[in-house]
Amino acid sequence: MANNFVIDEEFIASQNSLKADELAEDLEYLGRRLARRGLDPRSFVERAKSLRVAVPSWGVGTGGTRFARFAGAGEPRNVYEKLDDCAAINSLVRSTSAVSLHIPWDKPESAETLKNYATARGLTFDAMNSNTFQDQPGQAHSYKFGSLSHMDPATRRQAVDHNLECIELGKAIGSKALTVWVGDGSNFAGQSNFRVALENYLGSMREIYAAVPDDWKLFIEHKMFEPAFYSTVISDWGTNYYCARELGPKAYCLVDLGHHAPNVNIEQVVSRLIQFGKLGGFHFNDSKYGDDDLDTGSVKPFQLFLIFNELVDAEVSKVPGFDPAYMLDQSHNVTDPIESLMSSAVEVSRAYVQALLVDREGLAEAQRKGDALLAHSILKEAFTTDVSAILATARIELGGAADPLSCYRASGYRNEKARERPASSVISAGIV
Ligand SMILES: [Mn+2]
Repeated sequence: MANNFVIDEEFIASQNSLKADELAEDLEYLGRRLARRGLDPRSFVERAKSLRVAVPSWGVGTGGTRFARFAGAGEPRNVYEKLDDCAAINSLVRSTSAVSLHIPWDKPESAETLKNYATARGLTFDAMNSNTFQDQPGQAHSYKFGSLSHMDPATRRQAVDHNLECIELGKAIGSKALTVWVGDGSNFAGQSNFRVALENYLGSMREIYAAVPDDWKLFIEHKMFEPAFYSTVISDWGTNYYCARELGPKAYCLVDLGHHAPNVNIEQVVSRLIQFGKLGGFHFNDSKYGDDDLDTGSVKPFQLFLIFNELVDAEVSKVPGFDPAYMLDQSHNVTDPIESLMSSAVEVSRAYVQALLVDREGLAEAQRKGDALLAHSILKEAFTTDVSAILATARIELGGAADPLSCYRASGYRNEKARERPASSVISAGIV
């Protein structure tokens, strides 16, 4: 591909040198603060370097609402250009080397070509995502009234076959998971028989489960509402857990932060799924009202921290089989998607490192003594610690940017892509 602009390492290093003095100062202060608790910032840098969060291919295009989509300049027009943008993100933040594909939006002509293209850019493939919530051209049966839970066996068959196709493609490109989200549900009381719909869904999922390789995971994503507004088949974590347990050990629950009713205690949901051995992973985003798909950590950073507090608690407690997959899933309607995905990846790392700072012995002691305020203060102490210098150091040591946003803007990447990618056609940038 001619004229494929990339943000090269020399440029990143030159930008980093502009911030070197500032960062050294911040790191020294943070080091002194942590030393009071006998903590070494170095160990947190190493932990920050180990964290990975996957980027969704559909996230690099501008999203939209059911009212409008305001396209940005230089948007990727195909899966290869999406991978270029994902590579740009990873070159700056260095924690997003895996990309999650959506089929058929990202269906390649050749799996081998796609895999080679990703490998050349230091990218791998995260979970495959199937799509049975919209009809594709030439499709024999419509999903208007459902897919895996449809009343018509032929429609269910078609939806199952699509998922099997996703697994086959995933095997060819090195993916190790399939995420299934269905929009199945109803819009009127009486439209659907709740029990029949769930039975149909489980019957379909048993077939998909049987095709999932032994070293893969099958993620079930629940969502309270939308596109169905009266009832949804996989509406909540309880239904999700039941299905994952019914299907077997390869099936896990996936928690999308936006897919719960407002004010639901998501950190407790996370804890329950950890305890039951069924936490598969996350779709990170943020929300104010519903499934808003706002940028991760932009509205409720304390909630994100509290979720990571549960995750770190499981990690240090060495809960058997605990190995959740992290991914961003958000819609960028008014920002440059690359900027949003970078800052969201940083927020995930921030929440993780802050959660690592929690004095767990002190917390357990406060809990034993019933000292609610001290317990809370211990969490707040960690949450209010500015760990930016640790995160920046981790990025730099991996070859990334001290300040991803300013480096990205200084690089002129978006303008270059606007030139390289004229004729911006409509791309599929959905929200799942
Ligand atoms: Mn999602």
